[in-house]
Amino acid sequence: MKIGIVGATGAVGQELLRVLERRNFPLTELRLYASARSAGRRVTFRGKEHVVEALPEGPLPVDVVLASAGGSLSKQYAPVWAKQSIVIDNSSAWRYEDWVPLVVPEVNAHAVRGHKNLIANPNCTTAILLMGLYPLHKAFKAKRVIVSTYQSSSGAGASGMEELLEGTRAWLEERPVVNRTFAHPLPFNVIPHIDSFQDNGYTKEEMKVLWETQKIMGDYGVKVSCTAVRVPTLRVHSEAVTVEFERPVTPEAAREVLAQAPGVELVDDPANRRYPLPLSATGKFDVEVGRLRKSLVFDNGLDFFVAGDQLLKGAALNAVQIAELLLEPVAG
Ligand code: A2P
Ligand code: 11C
Repeated sequence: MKIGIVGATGAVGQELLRVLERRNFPLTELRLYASARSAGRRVTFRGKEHVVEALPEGPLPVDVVLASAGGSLSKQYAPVWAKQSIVIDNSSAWRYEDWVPLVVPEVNAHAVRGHKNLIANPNCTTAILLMGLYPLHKAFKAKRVIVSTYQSSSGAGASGMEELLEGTRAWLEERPVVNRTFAHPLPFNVIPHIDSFQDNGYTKEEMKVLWETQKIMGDYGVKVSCTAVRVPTLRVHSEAVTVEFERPVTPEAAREVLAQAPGVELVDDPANRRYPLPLSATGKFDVEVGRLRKSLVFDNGLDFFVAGDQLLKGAALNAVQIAELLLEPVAG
C-alpha cells in the first residue's frame, strides 16, 4: 500500500509517522506533503530520510491519503484525491455526510464496508469518549450522557502547544502573554470555549460530540450534552462522563466490561492514587478509564473519567487503524 500524508509537518502528521512505525504498517512507499513553506524539509521514517513535498494540485500518486491539514483543505481537495486514492480524513469537513463512514474501529469497523473512497476520522474528543462509553452502551444501553472535557493545547495543533509553552515562559518571566490560537491566554487558565459558538449557545466542538457519538454508535436516540474546556496541558484530552443507562448497572459490572474492552486500560484504584491522568496517558495507544462510581443523580447511572492521547487514539492511531481495516480484503 502506497501511503501519502497530507499535513506531514503538523502535530497529527508527525504522530502518523510514528504510529505507522510503531504498528509496523506494511507500506511500500511513503509520500509526505505539507504547504510550500515546508517543501524540502527532511523527515526520518524507519531510518530513511524522506523529503516533504509542497502539496500539488490534483490527485496524489498513492493508494491511501491520510489527510490532516485542516478542514478547508480537505473540503476542497478530498474529492480530487478520492478519484484515485482512498482518503482517510482527519478533519470535520466530511464527517456528517450520510455517504461518508465515520469510524472508530473498536465501535463500527463494519461501517468501512462500501465506502466511496472517503472515510472520516472523528473529532478526538468523541473518539476518546467512545472508548469508555461504547462498551458500556453495548452492555447496559446508554440513554443520556453528560460530558465535561479537559482538552489539551495540542488539540489546536502544533501552534497550540507552542503558544502554551511560550506563554508559560512569558508568564514566569513577567512578560505579556500573547494568545493567537486560543481565545484567551491558556497558561494558568482554563477556557470554556473551543471552536465557534452556535445559535443554541453550545460550541461546535460540543455539538460534534453529540453528532458524532450518535453516528458512530448508530443510535440516534442517545442524548449527549457536552461542555468543552481547554486546559493548559500539552497532550491528552480528559473527560468527566455521567451516563444514565436503560438497564441496571453497578461499578463492579462496568469494570468487568471495561477490563475486556479493546483499546481500554482500566486504571481504577483510587486508594493507591491510580486513576486516568494526562501524563500517564501520553504516548499510549490505549485510553485510560477509571474513577467508576454509582451516580448520585440517576438510578441506573455511572460516573467515570477518561484520559486518552488525542493525537493518537483521537487522530493518528485511529486513522492508521482504519487503513489497517482496508488491508482486510472484505473492507478494501
Ligand atoms: P506547514 O507545516 O507547511 O504549514 P497543525 O495542525 O499542527 O497546525 O498542522 C497543519 C498541517 O497542515 C501542517 O503540516 C501544515 O504544513 C499543513 N498545511 C497547512 N496548510 C496547508 C496547505 N495549504 N497545503 C498543504 N499543507 C498545508
Ligand atoms: C480540539 N478537538 O481539541 C479539537 C481538535 O473536529 O477534528 C479537532 C477538531 C476536529 O481543539
